[in-house]
Amino acid sequence: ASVPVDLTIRGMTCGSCVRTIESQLQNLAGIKFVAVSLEKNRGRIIFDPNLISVQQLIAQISKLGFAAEEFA
Ligand code: 9UX
Repeated sequence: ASVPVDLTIRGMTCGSCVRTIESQLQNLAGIKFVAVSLEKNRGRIIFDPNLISVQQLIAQISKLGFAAEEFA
């Protein structure tokens, strides 16, 4: 089963930032869908929580140089 999460992502300033985050996340096990909006500072990810957690998603984005947190 897959579930969605919405993240606030800070530090993106151009379209290449968006593509970096989308392409890197897509390569991880358990990721079904990724869409990142530069204008909204937002990312929506659909993932299998048996394979990856929200905290792991946030850690991966952090490794790319962007701060992320769950959007509430
Ligand atoms: Mo654009 Mo983003 O030159 O890390 S790629 S700012």
